[in-house]
Amino acid sequence: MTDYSLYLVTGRELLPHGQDYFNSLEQALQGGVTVVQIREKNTDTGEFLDVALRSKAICDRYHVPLIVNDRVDIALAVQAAGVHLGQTDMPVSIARKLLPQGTIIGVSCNSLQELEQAVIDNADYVGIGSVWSTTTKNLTKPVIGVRGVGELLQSLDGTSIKAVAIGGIKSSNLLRTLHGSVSKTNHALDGVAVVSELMATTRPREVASHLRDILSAFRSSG
Ligand code: TZP
Ligand code: MG
Repeated sequence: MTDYSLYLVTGRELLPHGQDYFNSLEQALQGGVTVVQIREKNTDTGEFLDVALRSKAICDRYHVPLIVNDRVDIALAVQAAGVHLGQTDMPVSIARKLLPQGTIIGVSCNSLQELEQAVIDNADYVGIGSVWSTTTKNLTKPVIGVRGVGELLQSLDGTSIKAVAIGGIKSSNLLRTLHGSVSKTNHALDGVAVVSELMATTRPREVASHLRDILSAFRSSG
């Protein structure tokens, strides 16, 4: 069973000047990141493959699954644990046919309709966002807000699909994000995904560990 609690989505362009990506990744893992998605938006295939291979080797040492954003071919090439698909990427059903059995498939969702489709497609998890506003991604769809996330989570009642929220999640709003997004039927997030909070820092280990502490506090309070 995959632990989605603290889901790091990489963003090498956000690293502070002089900060090494692989060192940041390793520190974030030491701090308690439970799943890593490698996300490369402006990288050619050769470099993406190289970064993915090296990231996979690091994640393997921490027994943390590596998920590849967008690219089923790169997920296959590096024997990644999974792939993360956006609404305009390869359909889940086709990715499922291409990837080995048991590969994790996640989908980005912003609306009830997208969520219902992800359930029909038998995705393993959904990334719901953006929950807050963010400058990390050029948002083309409305910001959902925590109450909106709660309403969307309710539609997953009775399904086994996992859900993480993404977008603007920081140490400073994590507890509010977790509490505020619990649905009326008590459906809570399985985890939270962060980019800049763990990438745009010289202390990813400490930040990850702090985020884990907040997640634990939330879980022991409910
Ligand atoms: N998808 C929705 S928002 C987002 C992605 C990839 C970016 C989130 O980045 P940050 O820095 O955690 O706000
Ligand atoms: Mg995509």
